[in-house]
Amino acid sequence: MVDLSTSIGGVPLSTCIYNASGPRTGSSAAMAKIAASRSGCVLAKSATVSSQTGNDQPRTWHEENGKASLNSEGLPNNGIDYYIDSKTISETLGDSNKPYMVSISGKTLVDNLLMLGKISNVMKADPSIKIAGVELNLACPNIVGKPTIGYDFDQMEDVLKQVTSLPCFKGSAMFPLGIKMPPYFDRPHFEHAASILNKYKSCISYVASINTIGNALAIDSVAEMPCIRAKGGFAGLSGPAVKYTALANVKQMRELLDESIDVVGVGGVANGIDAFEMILCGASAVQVGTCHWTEGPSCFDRMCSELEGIMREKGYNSIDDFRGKLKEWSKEGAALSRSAKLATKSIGDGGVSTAKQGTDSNSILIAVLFAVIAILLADKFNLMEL
Ligand code: RRO
Repeated sequence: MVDLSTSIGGVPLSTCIYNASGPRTGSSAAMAKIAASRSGCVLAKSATVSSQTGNDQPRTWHEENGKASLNSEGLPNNGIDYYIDSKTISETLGDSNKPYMVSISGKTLVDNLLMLGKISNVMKADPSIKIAGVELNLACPNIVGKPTIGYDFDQMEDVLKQVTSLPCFKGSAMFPLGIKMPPYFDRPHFEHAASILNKYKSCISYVASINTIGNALAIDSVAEMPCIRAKGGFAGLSGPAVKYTALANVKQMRELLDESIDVVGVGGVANGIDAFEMILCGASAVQVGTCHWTEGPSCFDRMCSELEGIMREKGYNSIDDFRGKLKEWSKEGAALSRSAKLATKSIGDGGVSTAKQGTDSNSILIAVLFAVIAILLADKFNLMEL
């Protein structure tokens, strides 16, 4: 029996695959569809203090082959009060008892402190409110005039220091806190970011790596202009193109973070193999953003059954059987992989040659039939004797 369950920051999830904050998470109607799927959790859209409409359209773009997407949404959302309202939460969850988490992305530190205060007040006032965790987004690349906090280490440290000094994190925290991080590309940056996160390990339950790769640019070569309107076209890159950067970030973060901080892998996950690879790199759970955006919430059901199939084939019963167990490169491993590829290829070639053989024997049969018809006709008209 294959078990996809996991936990992040002590919150149990029935499956290790769930939605990233962003696409299809703005309203309770959209989130209810996630709750009805096999997603292990429902994570709401990043909220600001007040509702806002976001950047001018067009603000999203998908490459034709589905390998890359860009967005410059600019945080359109219904405001924090909506996402922590008991009506929103009950409309989202319905009968489901899966965890519901909120995401915050304040435009200033004061905004983030204010939103965390609102969340704890709501939970104190009504203990039946089901907010299982809060993800603090330090990585939105699309706010005009605002740098990505996770790239400004002094600012990031100040934010974490002040956030974790709030009364809701004193003693035993009121809710688990996750931090959404931008991608890093250089070992000293990974080390610096992880050392800051580790300083606040008593309050940080998980780190979600990665947000989109900021300031990418897609160009409409016919019109000779950017495909996206805001910020001169510079926007967050996502989709399969970012998976390799995301895997590296998950692996580096898992190596550098204190083991009490879980790592959630996000970036370019589109199938069960992608989720499997994230877990091999050390992810305790996997979030899906762009694929959820383009395919809809049925992607969670598909990916869960694909991951179950991979685990069954490999003889793994739970994700702990392979989590963080990426092996070192070896000649034996390469040989194993080569022979697996050859076996797949020869099955494929077998298929092709059977088909080819079939075509050849059909041609022979047709030729024989023509010959028989020709002989019969010749016989009928006494042509044989000429
Ligand atoms: O709303 C956005 O433009 C946005 C956000 Br908050 C984010 O965290 N990441 C992203 O790619 N877009």
